[in-house]
Amino acid sequence: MERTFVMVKPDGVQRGLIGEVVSRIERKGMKIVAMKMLHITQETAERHYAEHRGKPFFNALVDYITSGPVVAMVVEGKNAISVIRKLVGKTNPVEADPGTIRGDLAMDIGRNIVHASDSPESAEREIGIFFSSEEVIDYRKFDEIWVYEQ
Ligand code: IDP
Ligand code: MG
Repeated sequence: MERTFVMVKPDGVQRGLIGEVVSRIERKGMKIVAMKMLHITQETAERHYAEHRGKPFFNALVDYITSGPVVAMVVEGKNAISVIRKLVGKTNPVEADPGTIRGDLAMDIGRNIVHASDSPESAEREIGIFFSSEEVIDYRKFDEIWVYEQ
């Protein structure tokens, strides 16, 4: 099992899409093992998006992600990182396939509703920024025997 970090960004929260995003993750068969709403500080935003520092959109990105509350999650499943990235769709909603979160629900690269880790290294790093180890819950979910072939 793999864990990944997922976040409903401020536009997703403001547009009433928390449930839609969570629902798609649940319906896929993945397990939410941590979740909270928070308002990201400037420092946390710059740390989370450190790889984009110096890019032309960096300041706008930090302003965007700190502009309102977000819902942060840790999601667990087989190949969770790549499965969630596929569910989320391409960064630019214009190019994201229909059926994906961004493809179905967003219009602009600077307002693309959701964040998801892109590699095991970033998943571990991002989970560590937003959650303590006690906040990530180990539990057995009864549908697992129906989601995965035993
Ligand atoms: P990702 O969210 O699909 O992993 P990244 O390339 O890591 O995409 O970029 C992080 C976030 O920065 C994007 O989700 C988007 O909100 C924003 N972003 C990326 N590229 C651009 C751009 O060219 N213009 C404006 N915002 C951008
Ligand atoms: Mg990224």
